[in-house]
This record gives sequence, structure tokens and C-alpha cells, in this order.
Amino acid sequence: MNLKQNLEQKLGKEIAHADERELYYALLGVTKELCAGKEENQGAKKIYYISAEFLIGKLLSNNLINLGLYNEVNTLLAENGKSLSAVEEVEPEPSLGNGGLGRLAACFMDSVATLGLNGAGIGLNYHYGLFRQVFADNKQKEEKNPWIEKESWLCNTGIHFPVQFRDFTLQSTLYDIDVPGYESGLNKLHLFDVDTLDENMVWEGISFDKSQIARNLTLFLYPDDSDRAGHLLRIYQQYFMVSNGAQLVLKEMDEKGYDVRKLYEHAVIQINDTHPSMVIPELIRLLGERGIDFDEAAEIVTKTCAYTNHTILAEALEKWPVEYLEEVVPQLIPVIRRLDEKAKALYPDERVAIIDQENRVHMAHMDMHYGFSVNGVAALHTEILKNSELKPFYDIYPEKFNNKTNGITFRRWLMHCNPALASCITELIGEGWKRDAKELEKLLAYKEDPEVLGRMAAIKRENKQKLCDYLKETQGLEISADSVFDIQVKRLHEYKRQQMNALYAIYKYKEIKAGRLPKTPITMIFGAKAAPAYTLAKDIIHFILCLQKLIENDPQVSPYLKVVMVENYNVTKASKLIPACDISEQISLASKEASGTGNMKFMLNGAVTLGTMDGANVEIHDLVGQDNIYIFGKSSEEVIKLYDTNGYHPEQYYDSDTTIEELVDFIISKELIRIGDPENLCRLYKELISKDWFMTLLDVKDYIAVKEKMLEDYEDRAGWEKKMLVNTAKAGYFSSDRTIAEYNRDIWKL
Ligand code: 26Q
Repeated sequence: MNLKQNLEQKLGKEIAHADERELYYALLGVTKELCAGKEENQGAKKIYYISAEFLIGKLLSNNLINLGLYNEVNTLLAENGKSLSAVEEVEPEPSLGNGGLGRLAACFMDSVATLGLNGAGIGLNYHYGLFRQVFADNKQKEEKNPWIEKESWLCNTGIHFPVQFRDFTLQSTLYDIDVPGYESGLNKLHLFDVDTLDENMVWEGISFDKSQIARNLTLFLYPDDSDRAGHLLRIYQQYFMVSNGAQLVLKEMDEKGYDVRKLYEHAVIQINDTHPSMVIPELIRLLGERGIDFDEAAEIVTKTCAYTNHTILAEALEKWPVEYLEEVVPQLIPVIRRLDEKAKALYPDERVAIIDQENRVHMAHMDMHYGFSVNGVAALHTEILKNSELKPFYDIYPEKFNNKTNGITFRRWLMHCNPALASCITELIGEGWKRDAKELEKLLAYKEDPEVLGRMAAIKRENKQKLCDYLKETQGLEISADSVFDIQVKRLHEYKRQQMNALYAIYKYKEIKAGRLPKTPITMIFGAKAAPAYTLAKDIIHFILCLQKLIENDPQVSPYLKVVMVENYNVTKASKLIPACDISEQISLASKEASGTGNMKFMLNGAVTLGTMDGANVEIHDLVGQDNIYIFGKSSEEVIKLYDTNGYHPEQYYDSDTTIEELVDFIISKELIRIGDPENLCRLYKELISKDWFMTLLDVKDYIAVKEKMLEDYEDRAGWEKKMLVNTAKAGYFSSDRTIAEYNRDIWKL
């Protein structure tokens, strides 16, 4: 049966007579059937990527691309007066992640399948995801984000495992999502859930009774963990995930007839940050139930598990009080204690203890003692882990440490989100780049070709116009495609320094007020969710929204400057924002951003980076050369030294520099206080002049100077277009296909 017949049979009517919703569900059905008919990737050894987050985004178009059907469907719909992009709007986006770490897991799933590797993802099926962000009174409010409908990508496998907690046992149900590779085989994303979940227990916003585990376990990703009940729920979730994961791995070993004593010959478990670390003691416990003695079980598991670190922020490295674990999973306590004793016997150094003197379990320490690989996610990040953050471990286990610079899937982040650029590239250099992204370098041959540069610039202009239309339609925002699009979209965190970018908005506002007008108007676009309990992050959102209002209502300034905050930034919005960007803001305090992956997506789509020498920015810099990136700020060495010596005092910068003083004072100016909430604005102001833990004032002047230079260079259109081309051409290294090939070569060895 051909595609048209199949679709119309599902619809029960002609395509031309169906609406977008009907078309979406019919296409969902067709795609799922096609996946069901596809061969699963096979092999004697399998990679299990276990992660609390898989920020997969909408799947329809990407699955169609990978199945080689996108163009056919697109054309078929167009012939019948329908548009695939309108159909896409119907699909709900699952928010099963916070940001980088979760999106990385999704890109990795795509590449593992594309490279034909035998692998699977293991995670949880959160019904309401993270949360949906809405703005009210210039503040973030959280709402639940339901995404599971009667028909969805989830397939109930009928597989169940018992998971035992202290006072009760929960039965899991496994749901699978198909992950078709690009013109390749298929893998599964396994998401575990409980049948006893009660979606109606959420009363308002994202509040619910945190103590009713059987009813609330998979409602939300990271429910507010500002209190004890929140922490416990997180541990319930983590243990539920890893116990199911471990049972699934062992079940698959049994089914294949493999000896679990040789588990490491057939399975490798990649632990995505410390959230799944309890898989180590859980597997040891399960092997013990099968009669394997403790030391042998520990050795088997050590040869099976590998750990990826995504952060050097101490507060994000999980340390659970023994007492919490005792309350949730007492059966793991003897295992963890023995692992701790074994490690202490060999390495008495308190800095490498699993259980510390305050009776807390350091999850990362367990991973490093009882895993065979530890990797950072960008070259600089891995060096910092080895030389400072995890140095005591590097001294013990130098052979375990390795770097795997992050990557992104070009299927979603170029072919899908920027089809015009993708076909332009193909016309110029052929199809090869889709399988071997390094071939993008062939574009460099056109670096001086005005016709090619003009085409790329025209595509950028079109993407900017589309974004204007979208923001007008969805948020009623009026912005102009003739302005410079300066974009910072990422989770809200002080170390990412959205507040520094907002101080630039104040700088520019004052300049315009003083009659110094930008040659080209500037549109500053922000998008960010703040963790619900992260007060200062929410203050920064409030600050930005107040600036947006202030400028919007100022006829003297608004023709030259706009500040807009995109509501509920997510994968869908990213794919509309990124292709439209001129200036990519990657301005974290050096040493704090492990890698960044947005930086790679922007670069690939022809934006020029404004950034610090942090995370993968360093590698972008080395690839494109200093003429094609704008770098500012103190180096990671200088920053680390400032922390070590307690050498940074924001008040010194504030008191000694009138520009800085004026910018910061504006946060509590009468103009802003009239619009905003004094409590939030004052708190932010005080924080910046007295603590400023992430050193905004240290770099703000250099930031402004370099951004001004960048805007000046933007006026040289031919020069700028060349930078755009070089950025796209050099982005091949950041394909997640390269990253996954390296994981396989060095760690998984499938
Ligand atoms: C930890 C404890 C308690 C509650 C929450 C957490 C928690 C939740 C989410 C800790 C960390 C995260 C997410 C981290 C993350 O997204 N890290 C990013 O990972 C990317 C992929 O490697 C990098 O590119 C980014 O630099 C890094 O910030």
C-alpha cells in the first residue's frame, strides 16, 4: 500500500478533507507501523544509556527524516493543500529534561541508532514533564505540562518489574519509544512508569502531596527539592529508574543465554551524571541474589559501568544523607557501606570517601571507584576535572579519565530546523555531509564567493522573518527582521550570566537615551526556565521582563532596541530561534560551563559566537580561528585562582567604576521599580554588589566592549557573511555522530 492510501485509510477520508489534528494522528500511526517493521540494531554487546532526562522534543518530523520519508510526506501534504509544519504544531512536546544534559541524551540516542550500534536508553516516563513556564506580572509561574495523549509515541510493552522500597513494593510498567536511526536500524528508549499514578493529585500549578509515592512517583521531573519530602521523592524516582534498568539488563542477558558473571562482555551502562548512580549498588545487590559473592559482583559491575560528569558546580554533585537512603531503600545500605569500606581500605584519603564524616553518600565518588571510565564533556572541562575538581581521583585512577566533547544531531539541528540552509549546502557540496559531517568543510571553497554568501545571508533573513511571524502570533511581540538578532537561550543560572547580558541592555538603553544610536537596531532575545525554588534565577527573569516592558513603552528607545523573553523555552522553540540568530551568546563565567551544546547548534546555523573561553567555546574558537568568534572575559585559570584566593570582591568593581555603578543602580531605578516588584529587584541588586558569586562585574566591561565591536563588524555585511560561512563549515566536529563514535571506540567497544 502506498503512503497516500495508507494515510487515507487511517483518516477514513481524503487528505484534502482532513484537518491538521487528524493528519497528525494518522501520520503518527503510519510512522509507528514503519518503525515496527524495522530491524532493531543487533550485536554481542549492548550500550544502556541510563539518564533521568531525555529531552527528545517533538518526534514526527525527525522520525520521518530518519525513515527517509520526510520529503515524500511533505510533498504529498502540499499537493493536497496541507502543510507538514502546520501538522507539527499539533504534536505536544514532552518536557522530559531541564536542558543540556537531557537534550544531549536525546541527540545521543539518535546517533547511536544512526551508527547502527546495539543500544537503548533507560529513563522515566514523567507525565507532566518538568513544567510549562507562563509569564504573569513579569514573573515566571509554573504549570504542569501534560503531553501524553491517548495516541502517542509510547508503546506499552507489557513488561513489569517489582521495585522494593522500605515499606512497600511498586510494580513498574515499561513503555518504549522507537528511535529510528538516520537511514539505519532502530533502537528503543525505555521509559518506566507506575500504573498507580494519580494525575489528579496535582492541585494547582505543580503542587501535590509529595508523600504519596505510589500515586506521585512519575508525575514530574525533579519535583521541587527544596525540602526533605522533595529530596526523598527524588531518591524514590532514582531508585525506581535504576532498579528497573538493572532488572531489564539482567533479563536481556538471561534471554540471550549469557552468563551474568561475564556481564561486562555483553553490556555497558553509561551513567549520565550522578542521577542514576544507584545502579551500581543495585546491580551488585541483584548479582548477590543470584549467588555471586560480593567482591566478584563488585568487580563485574565495575567493568560494566562508566560515568559521565556534566558539572563542576559543587552544589550539583549529589550527596545523599545515609538517613534518606535508609528511609527509601534500606536494602542498598549494606552494599554501599561495604563499597565504602573497600574503598577506604585502599584509599584512606577522606577526599575520596564514598560516605563522608557527615554521613552523606557521594554519588560521584561511588561512580569513580566502581566504574571503569570517567569522562568530561569538553576538553577544558575534562582538564579541570583532572587538575582540580576530581584531582584526588585522577591521582588514583589516571587511566579511567577521558574526554568526550559533546555533540548534536545534525538531523534535528540542521536538516529539520533549517531546511533551506541544508539544501543550499547539499547543492554546493553534495549529500556526503549528512553521513560525514566533516565534509561541511568543503564549504570553505566558497568563502569569497559573493553569490554563495548572498544566498546564505538571504536564508538567514528568511529565517529571521519566520521567527518574527512566529513571535507575533504566539506572544504578540513585534520585532523586525532587519535588526540584529542577539540570542541567549538556555536554562537560567547565575553562572550562565543572563544578568550580564541584561546589564548590556541597560547600557544600550542609556546610550540611545543619550542620542548615540546603533547603526542597525538590535533585538535581544532571551529564553530560559528557572528552577521553581531558585529564587535568584527567578529574580533575573523578572528583571529581564521588566526591561522588556520599559523599552517596549519607550518610543525614544524601542525603534532601536528590543528586549524580548520567549515564554516556555523548549526544543520546539529552539528550532525556530537558532536558525534565525546572528549573535550567539555563550557568556558563562570561564570554568563553569562544562561544555554547552546550544553554542554548537548556533554555530552550525551560521551564527557568530560571543563568548568566554569556557566549555566547548574553546574548541569552537580553535576551529574557526579568532577572526570568526568574539571572545572576552577572564580565563578559567584566572577565575579558579580568584576562587582559591578569595580574591573577587564585587563592591570593588562597583565602587571604582562609574559605568558599572550606573548599570547596576538602574536595577533599582525609579523607572524599573515602577514596572516591577521592588523585593525581587532589590534582592538582585544587593546580590550583585555584595556577593556576585559568578563574577558578573568582573567581566561586564570587557563584555560590553567586545559586543560593541561585534555590532560594528556586523555592518560590514560581506565580512560578516564570511564569518557565518566559516562557522557552518567548521561545525562538523560537533556532530554527535563523532561523539558517539568516540564513546564507542574508547569506552563501549561494541
Ligand atoms: C542535582 C541534584 C538535585 C536536583 C537537581 C540536580 C540536577 C539537575 C539537572 C543537576 C544537574 C542537572 C543538569 C545539568 C546539565 O544540564 N548540565 C549540562 O550538561 C550539558 C551536556 O553535557 C553541558 O553541555 C552543559 O555545559 C551542562 O551545564
